Amino acid sequence: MIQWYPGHMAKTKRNIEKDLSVVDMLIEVVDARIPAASRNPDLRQYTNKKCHLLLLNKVDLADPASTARWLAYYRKNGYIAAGVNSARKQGLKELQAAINQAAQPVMERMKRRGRLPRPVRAMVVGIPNCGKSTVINALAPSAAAKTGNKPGVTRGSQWVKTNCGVELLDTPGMLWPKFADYDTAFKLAVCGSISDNVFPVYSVACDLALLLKQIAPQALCQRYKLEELAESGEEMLIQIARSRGMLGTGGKVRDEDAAQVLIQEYRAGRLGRLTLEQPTKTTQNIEESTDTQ
Ligand SMILES: Nc1nc2c(ncn2[C@@H]2O[C@H](COP(=O)(O)OP(=O)(O)OP(=O)(O)O)[C@@H](O)[C@H]2O)c(=O)[nH]1
Ligand SMILES: [Mg+2]
Repeated sequence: MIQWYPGHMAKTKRNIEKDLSVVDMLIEVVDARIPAASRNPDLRQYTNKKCHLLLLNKVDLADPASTARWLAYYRKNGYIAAGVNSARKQGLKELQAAINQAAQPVMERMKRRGRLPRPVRAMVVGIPNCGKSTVINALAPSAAAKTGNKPGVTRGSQWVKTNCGVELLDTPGMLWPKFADYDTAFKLAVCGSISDNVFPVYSVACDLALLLKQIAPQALCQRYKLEELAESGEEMLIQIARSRGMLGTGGKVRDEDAAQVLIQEYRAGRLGRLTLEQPTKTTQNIEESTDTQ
């Protein structure tokens, strides 16, 4: 069991709970490369109570067929789900339609009660670095929310108005106290949601090399000009270091540098559009046991 829960995340959780009463719906942003591992189980208690949209962001970094499979999977499980590349503002029409669909029950209730129409209020939640603030900026007339390529950029909640009939509440990224398994924590580290200072980059890179060897060996061979891939993650990092000429004094292979390169290049999409997990029977079971929607 890996334990990780800095104080500011406990505070974020309290603030989210406080703000729930003033919002109509939640937009749960996840990373399209890890659409299950990047869902915070602690958010389920809120998403089950409120209108909810599950938004797969960074689809430009994920395999398109896998994204289609995940969207179909979540929709089959009763979710309103959409995919976007918010950095390039792609998929925004679909996103707006999905927001309207998710907010419809609240808006209809307001109408029945004779209330005057007003913008939908949506709280944008999710793990650190999944792109919540970038999604908000994509919908806003100007970049109102601070973004950055590391976890923990947004420090406090902030309302942002848009031109599309929605007001969005940006929130700081939130993780949960105990990761059920190493696999989840590892994927969160690979996609940059856990700070590199906390999770040892070298071991994450070893496991990433092993995973990529399974799901996309060609991508590794092509990117690092390797004819065949070694058995272990450690050996693959040595192969990458040699191929890239990463040698220190006395010709020592700098496999630690290769670890950094592999992680950075995967994150930036240089190895191609690679989704790290697929919907399976196991994810199906998790949905059924924890969701009441
Ligand atoms: N390629 C790609 N990058 C994206 C996308 N959306 C966001 N990013 C990048 O991901 C990084 C994190 O984005 P943010 O919007 O700051 O993420 P956040 O979820 O608000 O992060 P915290 O505030 O730290 O919780 C930034 O470098 C963004 O440019 C996307 O759709 N595609
Ligand atoms: Mg942010």
